[in-house]
Amino acid sequence: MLRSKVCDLLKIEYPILQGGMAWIADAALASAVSEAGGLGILSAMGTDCERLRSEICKVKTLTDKPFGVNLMLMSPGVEDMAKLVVEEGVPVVTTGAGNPSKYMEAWLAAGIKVVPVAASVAFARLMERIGASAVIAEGGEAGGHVGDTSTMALVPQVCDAVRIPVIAAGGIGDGRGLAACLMLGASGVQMGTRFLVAQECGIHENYKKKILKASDIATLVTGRRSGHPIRTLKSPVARRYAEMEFDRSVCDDQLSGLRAGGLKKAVLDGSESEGYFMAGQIAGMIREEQSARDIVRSVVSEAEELLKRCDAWLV
Ligand code: TUI
Repeated sequence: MLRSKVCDLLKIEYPILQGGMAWIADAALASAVSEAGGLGILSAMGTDCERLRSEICKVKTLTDKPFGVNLMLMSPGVEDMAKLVVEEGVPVVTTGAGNPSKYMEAWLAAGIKVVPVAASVAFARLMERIGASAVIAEGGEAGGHVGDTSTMALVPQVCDAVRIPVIAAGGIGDGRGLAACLMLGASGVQMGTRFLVAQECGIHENYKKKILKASDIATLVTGRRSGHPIRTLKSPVARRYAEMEFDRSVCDDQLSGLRAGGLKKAVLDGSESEGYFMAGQIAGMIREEQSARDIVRSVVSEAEELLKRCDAWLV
């Protein structure tokens, strides 16, 4: 049976976290993943305090199992949401796209397990020092806001640098990815893109269809010039942004206007012309819509089969 220290730390059955995808990860998806034995995570991005509180309550009615809330630290209203997770007794908080230092004291005092995303060794070290329970080492294969270093290079270096458990993210879509990350020294994985096509994931049908049709070269990163690089599916608007950001005559305001609200338009309307369909590089591996339970179980059983056969490599 596949178990790791992340299972004991987070009180989950399998070492699989569902990424707290902005605008996407709601109570239906998070509770289904937690019920399946992973850690379901609600996104606080795209909600306000009132909606987040109601989503947290919904998760609590749908499952008795642990769940998390992801706070995107650049998002508006994050300060109030940082208080809300304490009031609501959320068991696990993951953070992204920034430094959660100023919230740590309150979260730790409330007994919250804090698991920040780190895209570099130095940041992972800092997170350990300020009291993180584990760290998510997220490589540039991930969808959404990305760092530069790939998962294959980042995970072992973070594992060497910290003593807290490391959860690998970015480019993991099946049991092969899970088994490989355990070999790199991680104690679990976080997957986002694979859960986009969960039956319980409420994104627009067009978004799901695009993921199911995606190839290995279907994504690109835009926004390096602005300092907010985002990996999305290639689309007319993403390609236009890519062309414009290399054109020095285009000003920053024109660029940000092009991307504003694009994720919301993808998630809610499936908008072909204006949607920014965030997705990781493993989108090309995804072939079918499945329940969250089938996703978790198939990833685990595939990894178990591979790990059982590991000594076939040794002669
Ligand atoms: O946060 C993410 N991925 C996201 S957030 C998001 S929402 C959004 N919507 C529209 C436009 C822009 C964003 C979509 N995808 N992943 C976690 C992550 N965190 N990846 C990389 C990092 C990171 C990067 C630098 C964490 C810390 C960091 O350093 C902070 C520092 O202070 O040094």
